[in-house]
Amino acid sequence: MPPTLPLSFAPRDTQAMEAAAAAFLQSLSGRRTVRDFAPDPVPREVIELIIKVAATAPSGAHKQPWQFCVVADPAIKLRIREAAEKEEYENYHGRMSEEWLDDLQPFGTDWQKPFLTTAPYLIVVFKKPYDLGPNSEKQKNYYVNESVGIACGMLIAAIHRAGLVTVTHTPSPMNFLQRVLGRPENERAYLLLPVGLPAAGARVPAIERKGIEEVLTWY
Ligand code: IYR
Repeated sequence: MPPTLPLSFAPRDTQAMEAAAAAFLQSLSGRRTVRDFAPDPVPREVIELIIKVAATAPSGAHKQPWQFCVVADPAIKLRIREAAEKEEYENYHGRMSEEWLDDLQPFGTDWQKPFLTTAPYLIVVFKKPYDLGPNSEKQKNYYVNESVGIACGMLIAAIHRAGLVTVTHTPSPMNFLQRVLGRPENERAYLLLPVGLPAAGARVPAIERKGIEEVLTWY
């Protein structure tokens, strides 16, 4: 048998369970994707804490196939913005279908990405399809997209709970991030999250979430 530890678990009665679930729902219901950031600084300690939250995510065979890069350096943020906008310009001027552009209308997005230089931090999440062993040999990871996706969901929840805002940005293609940040060959950019405070007077799209009856099926 592999080594085990006793589970540390604090049981809750029904009332406490409901109250905790409802409180978490109320908090996360208030989360909105924000594209207009204030340049105001945010303590590094807070960023480290939210990344610690993401790193608690479950992963295939506990391989933890992620790397979180935090960019605070304005010169690097500018390089990322320039590279992302170059790709996005192409996306908005021919690479995206009419249907896709139509679907993006409610969000008012375009190829310009000022948040990449305004937000105090850019968290660039990399996935690792494999690890590199001591002799640079490839050691396979499992369910990499699922694992990193779960970690990102937890990261987004932690950002919100810390009182900060973000937008899930996926410049496409985003292999330039590996180059700009000098990441090793086994890392692939997965998601870019600008993090900070909203700009004064920031507005968000007038959209609604699906109702529970639409997204939940009981059997
Ligand atoms: N990557 C582009 C386009 C874009 C695509 C989807 I799907 C969105 O939900 C939002 C934007 C951009 O960042 O503008």
